[in-house]
Amino acid sequence: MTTTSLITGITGQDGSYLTERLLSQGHTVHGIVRRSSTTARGRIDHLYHDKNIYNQRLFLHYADLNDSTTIRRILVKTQPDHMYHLAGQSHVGTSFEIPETTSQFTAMGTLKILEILRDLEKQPRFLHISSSEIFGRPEHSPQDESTAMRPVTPYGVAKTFATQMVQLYRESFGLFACNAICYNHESPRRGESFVTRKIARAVAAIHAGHSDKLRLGTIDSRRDWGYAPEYVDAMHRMLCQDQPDDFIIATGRQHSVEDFLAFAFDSVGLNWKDHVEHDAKYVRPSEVSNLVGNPAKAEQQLGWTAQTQLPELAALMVKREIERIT
Ligand code: GDR
Repeated sequence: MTTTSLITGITGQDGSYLTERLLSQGHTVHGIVRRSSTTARGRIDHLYHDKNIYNQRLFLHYADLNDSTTIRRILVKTQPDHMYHLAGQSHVGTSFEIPETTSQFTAMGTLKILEILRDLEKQPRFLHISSSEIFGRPEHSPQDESTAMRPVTPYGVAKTFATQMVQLYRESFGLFACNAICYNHESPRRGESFVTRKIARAVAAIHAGHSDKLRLGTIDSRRDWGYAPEYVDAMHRMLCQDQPDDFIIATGRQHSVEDFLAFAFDSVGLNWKDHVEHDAKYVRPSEVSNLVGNPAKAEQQLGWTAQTQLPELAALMVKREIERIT
């Protein structure tokens, strides 16, 4: 059965992979794009300029997450079967500098959508992209769907609010609403300020002789890193279940930033220790610790497992950056 989906954050890393995936399976996709003088559409430009796709099976609508009236109008007009809510202020470090904006988009933005859905006659199945940041400094590892939320960053607090609201609207108002509790997921389309893409770009620049140093904050931080195109597949599977539910989407393996550095530099025969310098500017006032997900439920119920391992992911991201340079 083909479906019509509405995606907030369609121009982001996950939004672009999800759109490609849905279109390749014959589905119709509507995306919400924030209006600005320079609309950033880079990751879906190839689809936007394809006459057989744009305005045929892919449609873009302009709205801000705060603009409830416009979001409601888009929902009424497009009548989606599925809605993927991926938009928000997604940089954890930045959330310490702009906590109000982060809460406005990530927390209130989600609640506003839930309120609109509650009133609709035809309610789409709804997926909210939640985050491992909700667990903060968890009591146990790996974390699963029943682990207590103990966020330690403004971003984590905002995501916790949104995640719990999704659960509340599911339980109290019967919405088909799910949380994809995603651990870090990366790709060559990752934003440039996230650590894996920053490292991959630096390795390519150093390899090409354009630069020699890379400045980073805390490199003993540990994360559970997967490959983004695989994560959007899990999101789609979640909305195709009989019942709405929350799922941990993770690899189940933990590595440090230092491990990623070694994999990335090794892939072009360089030693990271010759090039990396510490810069206190990138150290956060507070960090999550010991995050690693237990993806057993996703494996059993969605038939989903992460495939790409970190050494492979680091190498493919570096390779893509070298291609971009040349
Ligand atoms: P994260 O990803 O905060 O886990 O959130 P990020 O790549 O920003 O940081 C990972 C770790 O690297 C350390 N670090 C640096 N980080 C950045 N960005 N820049 C640096 O120079 C640097 N040096 C060291 C950080 O301190 C941190 O420990 C991501 C986002 O995608 C969220 O939206 C998502 O919810 C979570 O993953 C799961």
